Amino acid sequence: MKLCIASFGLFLVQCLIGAANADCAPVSGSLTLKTSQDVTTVSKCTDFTGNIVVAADGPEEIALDGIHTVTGNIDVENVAQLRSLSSNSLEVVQSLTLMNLPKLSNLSFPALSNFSSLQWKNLPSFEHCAVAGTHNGEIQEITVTNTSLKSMDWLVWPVQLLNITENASLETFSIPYNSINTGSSLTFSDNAALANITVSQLSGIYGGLQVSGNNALSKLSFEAMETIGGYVQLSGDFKNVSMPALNSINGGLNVQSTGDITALCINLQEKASSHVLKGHYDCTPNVQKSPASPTTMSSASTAKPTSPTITTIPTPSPSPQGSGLSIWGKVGISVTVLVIAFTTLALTIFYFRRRNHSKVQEIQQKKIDSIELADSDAGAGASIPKELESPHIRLELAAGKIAQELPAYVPHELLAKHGSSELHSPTASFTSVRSDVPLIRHELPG
Ligand SMILES: *[C@@H]1O[C@H](CO)[C@@H](O)[C@H](O)[C@H]1NC(C)=O
Ligand SMILES: *[C@@H]1O[C@H](CO)[C@@H](O)[C@H](O)[C@H]1NC(C)=O
Ligand SMILES: *[C@@H]1O[C@H](CO)[C@@H](O)[C@H](O)[C@H]1NC(C)=O
Ligand SMILES: *[C@@H]1O[C@H](CO)[C@@H](O)[C@H](O)[C@H]1NC(C)=O
Ligand SMILES: *[C@@H]1O[C@H](CO)[C@@H](O)[C@H](O)[C@H]1NC(C)=O
Ligand SMILES: *[C@@H]1O[C@H](CO)[C@@H](O)[C@H](O)[C@H]1NC(C)=O
Ligand SMILES: CC(=O)N[C@H]1CO[C@H](CO)[C@@H](O)[C@@H]1O
Repeated sequence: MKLCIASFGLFLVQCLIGAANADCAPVSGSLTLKTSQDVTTVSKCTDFTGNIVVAADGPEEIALDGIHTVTGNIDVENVAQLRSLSSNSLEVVQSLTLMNLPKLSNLSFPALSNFSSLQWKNLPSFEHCAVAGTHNGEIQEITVTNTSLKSMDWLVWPVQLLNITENASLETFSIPYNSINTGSSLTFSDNAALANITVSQLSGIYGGLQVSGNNALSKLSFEAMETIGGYVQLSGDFKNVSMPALNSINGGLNVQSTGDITALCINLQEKASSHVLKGHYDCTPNVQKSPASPTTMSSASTAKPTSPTITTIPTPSPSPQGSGLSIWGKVGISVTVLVIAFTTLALTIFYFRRRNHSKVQEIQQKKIDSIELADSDAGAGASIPKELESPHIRLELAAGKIAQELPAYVPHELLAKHGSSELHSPTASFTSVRSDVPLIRHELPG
């Protein structure tokens, strides 16, 4: 260091290189790249111990050629000018996070084969990507949201959590794999152009598969799928979903479509009634589109259930996971809700009658004799004195009107739950009980 301070020229260069070597394991645990020079310097490290982040005003291009291992994460967020990020040598990194990079279009990591997570979000210019096609061990998470990626052929498997959401340019995706393992979960949602997800190799799903809101996706052919040991939720505008080999459901299967998938529902029903298929499933064709939130399962279940074409085919055996109650459980809940609703209604009517009655008594104390007629007989209203028109009495009538709405509202809600086919409908029923009861209580004047 003394030499460093005392000398210039060549010595200074050597000193910088020395400093660069020291930077291969920054004390703070993290190195921030601000300039191209920082990039060149860090690239001299074969192994970097720590995390690498990029400053918001960082360079347009970052080529980390030379680094083989980053023990921590590479985290690039909100870098306005960054266009290209690459490394021809990087093999190992914990996670590679790319977020809010409006200009990033080129990502190239052809040697990267050991990582646990990729989280890429809000990369509107990001169309092409190269990541090594092989991987040692299971990847924990890959999330790709709001990018312009056209293809994900580079994706390496297996992945525990895969989440492909809001990528308007993605047209096809293939799951090159015969099993989705326990603890794994794959999500494909709101990819506007995604017209083809190839699932034909899947024979067993022991984790989760969720496909929703991909408006161009009209067909899913689970040619080889025999077993669902986890949870499969499919919703969208499907015209043909086929599962010809399915014979066992230990978790849950929920399929609903705004299109006509009656053929699937009937096929499942036939297999269930001939005991070829065991387990719990819900299948709903021709769900009406709900513009409010078409992708959520709960909104689909509250979508107007009055359509006569909805077919609910729950199998009578209870679900082992408690994922959904059996049909009898649902009936039980429905009956409970009915009883609660009518009890509440009766109490409400009783309450208002009592209350009106006591009000009448109060008014009678003020020596107005004809008011009781008004309470029991609307026809007598003509002869009612002014006092009836006081705001106080009108408030009473308004409250009574709410009580009248109850019979129309509650059974309607019940029909929605009863007639729908939704994995979470028992929960939804409880929710509706909870939200109904406070509503009624709220109307009761304290
Ligand atoms: C992407 O970056 C790599 C490495 O820097 C380069 O070889 C390639 O030509 C770039 N591709 C595009 C489309 O810019
Ligand atoms: C997609 O990313 C861009 C760029 O960050 C952002 O402006 C836009 O709001 C994002 N879109 C969504 C739907 O999140
Ligand atoms: C991946 O990299 C980590 C960190 O260097 C290492 O401990 C692990 O053994 C590597 N895994 C494989 C399968 O090479
Ligand atoms: C998938 O990613 C989107 C956007 O980042 C997020 O909103 C959603 O919760 C994620 N879904 C799962 C199942 O992780
Ligand atoms: C979907 O993709 C697979 C594999 O790329 C292909 O074989 C199949 O023909 C495609 N289907 C449609 C309907 O485009
Ligand atoms: C649905 O797709 C399956 C498998 O691709 C096919 O065998 C069947 O004929 C299709 N059904 C209809 C109604 O298009
Ligand atoms: C960058 C890009 O195209 N983002 C789109 C990803 O997909 C969602 C929905 O499909 C769009 O809203 C984004 O604009």
